[in-house]
Amino acid sequence: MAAKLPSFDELLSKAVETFEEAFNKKPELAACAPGRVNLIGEHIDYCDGFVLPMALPMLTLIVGRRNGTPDEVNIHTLCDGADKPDKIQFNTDYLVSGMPKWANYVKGVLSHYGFPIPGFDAIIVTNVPLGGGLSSSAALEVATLKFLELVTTKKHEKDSDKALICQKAEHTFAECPCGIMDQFISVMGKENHALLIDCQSLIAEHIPFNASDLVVLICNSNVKHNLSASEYPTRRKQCSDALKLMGLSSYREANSSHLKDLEKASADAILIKRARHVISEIERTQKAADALRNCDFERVGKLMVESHKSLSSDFEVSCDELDKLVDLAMKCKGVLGSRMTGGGFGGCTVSLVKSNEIDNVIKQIDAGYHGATFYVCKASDGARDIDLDDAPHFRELPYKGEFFF
Ligand code: GAF
Repeated sequence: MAAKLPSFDELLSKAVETFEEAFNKKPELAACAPGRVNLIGEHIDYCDGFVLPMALPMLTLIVGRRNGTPDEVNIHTLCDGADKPDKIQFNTDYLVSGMPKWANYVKGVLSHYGFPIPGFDAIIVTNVPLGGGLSSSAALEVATLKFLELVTTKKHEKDSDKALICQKAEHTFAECPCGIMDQFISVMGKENHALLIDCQSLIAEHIPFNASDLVVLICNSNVKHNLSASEYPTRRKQCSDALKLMGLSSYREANSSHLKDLEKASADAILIKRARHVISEIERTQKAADALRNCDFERVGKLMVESHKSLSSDFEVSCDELDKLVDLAMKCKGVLGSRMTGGGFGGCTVSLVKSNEIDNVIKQIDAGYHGATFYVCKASDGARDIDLDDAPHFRELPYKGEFFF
């Protein structure tokens, strides 16, 4: 199935229109933040590793205005593609998690923002596929943070602080012990660049990623196995248990001889496999970043395939559907590499594909896997303000073509 998502202009118009209907006023403030796809470096952001994601052209967008109250917040969202908005009202001096679940990401960011927040009204819209492993949660958190910068006129200067606030929101209000990758790339994404994030130092480097003859193909398996929520914390614990057994304080000190020691000590086979994935994936990601710097895309592709094997057999976060999508992709002419991306147990694969073969590749995968959705993307910008008064600027912000089928 070829995905047809609303364009930026459609999204913004819908948000403005819905705001005017709901609040009988024009919105004055607007901000947006993107989803992401991770090229390589999976399940190692919480192990002091390196990750190499890029921001997507799919965005979550918030429009609104201060409402003159000291603390009352009214938010409506059309996030589920519903015709009628889902609505919440709460006060900034009483922020607790609950239902609906989407509101927890927003409340969490408000709670950890660190500056006084006056009352406001807002509409949230998105074209990031929800629950598809493309980081719709981080897009919502980071869009909220960008919107709060406008509402409060106070901002945190460092990008890493912004990402950390959003991560804390997810830990405390959504009870997901995620790493830092998704929030970081949503804040810092840059058009035509991937972002190498050192998750130990939180130093990041934009690496040019703009070959005219290559595209990034995302295939959404459209399955999400229930395991994902419970297995994520389990993987984190297994990684930290293995680290302790190796007598180390960080995976950055670990190498293959530490693995051998684990084997010699007859450690639990599962812990050995988890450690092997983390240690090898940290190395692969650094090699992939080097290859990207040298525009050696064939090499990047090979490392992506190795990453998938390791995630499937050692880290055990893939599933039949993702393995099948990767196998199908790797059989197609013009595919340099393919792997699962994100947390796993469903969601998406990411493939590097020669532009001139993209139609055939989509056709072949579609023929072999029933019910996938395809997105063809280039690396895009991170979170930003939207100037609602500046009409030409408003029109210049669309997805820059080559985006969806
Ligand atoms: C999810 C998490 F939110 C990230 O922090 C990361 O761990 C990823 O899974 C796996 O690489 O997206």
